[in-house]
Amino acid sequence: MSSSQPFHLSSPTAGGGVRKKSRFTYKHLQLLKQSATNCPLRVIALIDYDAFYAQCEMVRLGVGETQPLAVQQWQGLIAINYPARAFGLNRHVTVTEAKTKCPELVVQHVATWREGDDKWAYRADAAQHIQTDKVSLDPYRLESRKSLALVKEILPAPPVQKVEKASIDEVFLDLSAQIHHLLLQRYPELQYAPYDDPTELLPLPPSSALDWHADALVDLDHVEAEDDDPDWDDVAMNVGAEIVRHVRHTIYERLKYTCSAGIARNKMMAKLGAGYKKPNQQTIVRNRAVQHFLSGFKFTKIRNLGGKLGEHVVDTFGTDEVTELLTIPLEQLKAKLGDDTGSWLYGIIRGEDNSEVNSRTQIKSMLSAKSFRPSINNTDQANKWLRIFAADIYARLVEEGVTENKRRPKTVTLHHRQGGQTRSKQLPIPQGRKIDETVLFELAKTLLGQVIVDGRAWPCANLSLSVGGFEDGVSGNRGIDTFLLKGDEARAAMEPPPRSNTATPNSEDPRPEKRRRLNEASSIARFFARAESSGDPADELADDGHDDPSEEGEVENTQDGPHRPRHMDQQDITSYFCQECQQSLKETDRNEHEDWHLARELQAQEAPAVTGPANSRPPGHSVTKPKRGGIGTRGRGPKPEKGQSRLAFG
Ligand code: DCP
Ligand code: CA
Repeated sequence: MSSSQPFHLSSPTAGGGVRKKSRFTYKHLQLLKQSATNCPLRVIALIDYDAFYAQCEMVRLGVGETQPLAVQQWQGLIAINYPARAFGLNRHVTVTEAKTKCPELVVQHVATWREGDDKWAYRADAAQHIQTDKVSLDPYRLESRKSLALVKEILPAPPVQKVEKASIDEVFLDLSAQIHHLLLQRYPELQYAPYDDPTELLPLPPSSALDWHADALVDLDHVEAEDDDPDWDDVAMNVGAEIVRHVRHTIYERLKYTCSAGIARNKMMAKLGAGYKKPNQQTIVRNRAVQHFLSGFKFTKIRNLGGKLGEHVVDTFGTDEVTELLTIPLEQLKAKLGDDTGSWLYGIIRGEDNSEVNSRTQIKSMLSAKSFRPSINNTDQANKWLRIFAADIYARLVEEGVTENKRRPKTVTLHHRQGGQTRSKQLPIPQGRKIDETVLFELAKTLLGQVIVDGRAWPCANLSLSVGGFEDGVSGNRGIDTFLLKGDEARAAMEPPPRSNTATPNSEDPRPEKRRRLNEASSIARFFARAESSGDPADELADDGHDDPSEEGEVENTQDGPHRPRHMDQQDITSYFCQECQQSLKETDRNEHEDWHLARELQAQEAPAVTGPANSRPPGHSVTKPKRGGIGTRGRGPKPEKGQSRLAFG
């Protein structure tokens, strides 16, 4: 594209008339520079790695690009590369079925921690060691970080760069500010903004057709015609496509991973676009194509509408079609769904989503867990696992910059399950003291000691250790001061805070993020009072890995009795009601189901805290849902969420 092309002063409009100016103003251009979420020229991309774990294994093992490969976890397959998908393989087939359908399939089991070992490893016999091994997703986390770092390296530095990790293999980019820069560079005419009137319309862009290379272009809405001259939103999208193509190309060059991408005016549309054509393709949803594109979807496929909210809307209006919902007036949506939800839905089915790409997101907690079948029966056995948890969490803390004092968790929590009852114990991590595996292990043992003192510790069906309450840096706080203290002062500073060694929900909430989310979501909580803590796992297109609904009903608590997390209360013998899913489930499925919730917590730890605007999700429906499967899938409770498959024993 060259800036030497003249601006056309007149061009046909969609209606066949003559248009002399752009629909956009200098003000809009200014908003683009600021990456404003309400800018009509905004360009957002979602990059989603193809068959991510499978690609990680292909690169690690050095297998050829056409070699079918699947990643195994215990008896299930959790990632299947595209050559293997050509044989009809998917996550639902067993390892045996997969090998029958595709005899040349390479099956690689995920890495595991083994009881007694202090490092995860790839083991040929992992699948047979479900009782003594614990899955490690570290290899994929590492690759995920590596590629995120690369994306950040490719793009201009912040604040122009706005990158949000959405899950282990998805990243949102707000390309607006960068595109603004490129537009002004390529079309210097745009630089001459009027002094007095920012609402003045921009000149039209050159009328030459935009080159979309091999990108998948979603068809335009019916009232639009391809031969209409593009306006600046199309040009911006085209520049965005060029940036994303370059990013994807570089990722492939440097890391040998292919990914797909969606490019559109907001996160929701970018997400839908990314899934449109896979693998190794990018799809552009121009503004003029939004309505047409959306009409092809059931609204239950839209982010945040796959779960309870979507079901409720289907029940209320008797349809799951976007096109039918479009005919319902705003007032009626509000009357039936409440003002907030009604307005949100009205906008979302019209492709409106002003949620921000939030680059400040960070991990809020880390959890390491294991289910035991059969249950474990003594402290020695438990301690072996606590040591693994401590090592696992510590390794991740190191990557999070704990050793350089970049970030530091404040609390450590042990969850212990016996039968249907889970108890949690929590301790503050002593400030001003280096956190290492030993510190974490000692704290974990202390917490286990507290569970044992309370009685009913054995047999134990599940143990997990988590750290949370992350704080940025330590400069100015006691942490760093301590290094400068000597003698008694230093010793005093190293003491744990002189309060009870178990936190209560009222003393210190170790999860400020959660509190904020709950507040943000309070409006929907009213509407959604019945399903307030619902974790609907059926949203195929959920992309925000942050709002784990399993956390919403959870009380950070160290006592049994009235403060026990609601969803873990003992229920009757033949069936029980999972408060998180708001579903009655068979008692026989209970363990597996609860494991699944734990697995989701594991996934949540991959996800950053939410600091986006309240409209980044449907009001009060601040949830993350697994991308695939749903409650009752194959009659075995929900399927595991991406990032972790079920922990159950096969
Ligand atoms: N994952 C998992 N269990 C699931 C779903 C996903 O362990 N039920 C893991 C393995 C995937 C990774 O998360 O490789 C990313 O999940 P995606 O849903 O993005 O799936 P893929 O990347 O494997 O495939 P696609 O090419 O469809 O994105
Ligand atoms: Ca993927």
